[in-house]
Amino acid sequence: MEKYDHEYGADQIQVLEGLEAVRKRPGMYIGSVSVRGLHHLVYEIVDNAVDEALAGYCKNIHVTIEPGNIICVEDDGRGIPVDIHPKTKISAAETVYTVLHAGGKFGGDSGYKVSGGLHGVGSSVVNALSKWVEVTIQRDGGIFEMSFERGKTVKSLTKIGESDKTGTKVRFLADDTIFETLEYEFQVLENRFREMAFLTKGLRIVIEDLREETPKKSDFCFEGGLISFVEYLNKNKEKLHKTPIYIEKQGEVPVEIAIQYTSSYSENIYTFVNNINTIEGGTHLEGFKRALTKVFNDYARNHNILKEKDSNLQGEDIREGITAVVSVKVKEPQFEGQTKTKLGNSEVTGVVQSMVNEALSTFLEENPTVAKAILEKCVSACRAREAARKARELVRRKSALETTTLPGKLADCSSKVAEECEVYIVEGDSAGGSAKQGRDRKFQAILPLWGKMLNVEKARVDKIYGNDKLNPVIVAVGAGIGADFDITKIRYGKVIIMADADVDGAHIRTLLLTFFFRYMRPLIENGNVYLAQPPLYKLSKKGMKDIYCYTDEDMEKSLKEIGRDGVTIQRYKGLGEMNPEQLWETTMNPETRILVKVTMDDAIKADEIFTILMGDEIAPRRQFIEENAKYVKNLDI
Ligand code: 28F
Repeated sequence: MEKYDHEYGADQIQVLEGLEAVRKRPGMYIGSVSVRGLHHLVYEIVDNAVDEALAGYCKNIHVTIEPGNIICVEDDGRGIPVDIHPKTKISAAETVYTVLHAGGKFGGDSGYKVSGGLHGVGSSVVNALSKWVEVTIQRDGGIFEMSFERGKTVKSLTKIGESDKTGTKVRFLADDTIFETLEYEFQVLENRFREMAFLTKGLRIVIEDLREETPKKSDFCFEGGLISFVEYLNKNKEKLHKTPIYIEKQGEVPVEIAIQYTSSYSENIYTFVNNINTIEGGTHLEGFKRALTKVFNDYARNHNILKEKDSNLQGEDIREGITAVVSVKVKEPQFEGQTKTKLGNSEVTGVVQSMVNEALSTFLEENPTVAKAILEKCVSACRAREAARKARELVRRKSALETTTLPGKLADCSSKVAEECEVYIVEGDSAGGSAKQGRDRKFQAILPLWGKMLNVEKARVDKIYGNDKLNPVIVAVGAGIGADFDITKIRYGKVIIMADADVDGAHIRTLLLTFFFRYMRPLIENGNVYLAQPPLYKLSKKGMKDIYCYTDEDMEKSLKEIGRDGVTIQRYKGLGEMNPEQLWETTMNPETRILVKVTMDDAIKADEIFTILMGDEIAPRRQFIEENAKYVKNLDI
């Protein structure tokens, strides 16, 4: 890239100091410098193009991952303005790329910026954290170009040709001295852009990956918007009504909602504010839930589905099997919560509530068959909840009679400080025995499970309380389940699933993860769930300490180092083959073990996987297993 001498005015020096701050503390602006933060750079640039689409001027966005992890984003909007700012004497485009929060300063009152990544910091931050950035703008009859290195202008905006088209193209290479990795994950970006395309009806987003010999490409454009989104979420589920219910209202706070009920028992409501996934919910979700509860209860009363003597249906009854997407646009969103993904603006509750009240009750009156199908399901959910309450009380009463409330099979630890305690959920009695003997009893508890585990995907909450496999897990974790789950009550900081590295082990692991995902989701979100990684092989050689290998590659590497002569290779078929000392050394000793934290970057993906793996439909399950055969055994949601 050509370098240019550049004279900085007083303002410009200020500017550079601003971007230096971003380079010094990148985490403050993009969350982290891990692969997650890296992806944020792409979102920031694409968000700008989406804003142009929301303003009504851009129809197509093209994202390319080029070889060498260069990102190229192109849109067909109006092009970033190129006129010179009278005060700074710098083009608007260059200002956007070199002044921190320039977008906000320009657009604050005009309300230009509507979408925006989690941190909403924009182009200048991407510029500061990139080795280089190249921007090409077509506008006002010309083609203009500018470029930067590590946030510093190396070429101010220059006209390089004529054009009658309009649009903006940005290419950049993230700075490898800042990010831990530059390897973008196609699937992560693809998911995000699919979501954005759903949220912006009619916008086309194409993503291409040219890094490998066989390029990948996805092309998203949904004329149905949120309706298409809900249909996509429900694609492997049995629907209670054919088309999603759709409600939309423009105004001070635009609201768009799509709802479709399925025969499943889970509740899947995804909420967005300015295209940002509000994982922790907030006031918009609150308004939606309140309206839903009221409208269905009113309808049930008016149509004599609930008799006078019956008590009201509760919110959770009405949300069983629901899939919904709620999308609102808020001018000045306040984000709260642990991960700043909870909408705080209190005025939004009422807006969403009253519009859902009105639109949904009209819909139900006009579509009595749909109303009836949904309410039948709500009523049976209500009965199941009553049965579950009785089951729970039975469990409580029973345990009140016994001296200890904890399950008999649980070998508890002596410490009572939850943060330092761990519980290993172990498959099989023999492995459980070794684990009990091998553990450090101060902080490690062992809960052995055996026999066939309940598939929660096909059971309701009343079956779960009474279940002899799951109940010990619930009582041991100590925080309840479902709507009653209270993360502050957990008895262990780490809940570790320890199962064999074979098909049966994978099965039990998936069943337990499904259970945690459906009934103790905060436990996963909070990072308390782990998978133990028992070794696959032991290499022994005379005069040498045994080497444990956790993967095939691991073993190949070790064999290269120590040579193959005189080495005995033992393949572990199950945890039960290890004696207590070996189990401690390889799988339980915090100093030497490998634990995989179960993370949930993408609840939509996780729901899809569990529906496929554990649900009723067989065809998608077969397809999933064929496509992901090598991943299934190490399923990480
Ligand atoms: C590949 C990434 O960044 N596209 C963009 C525009 C269009 C305008 C704009 C952007 C308003 C005044 C600050 C054009 N004409 N794609 C993009 N397209 N920014 S970013 O305006 C920027 C703010 O200066 C634009 C009229 N109004 C706005």
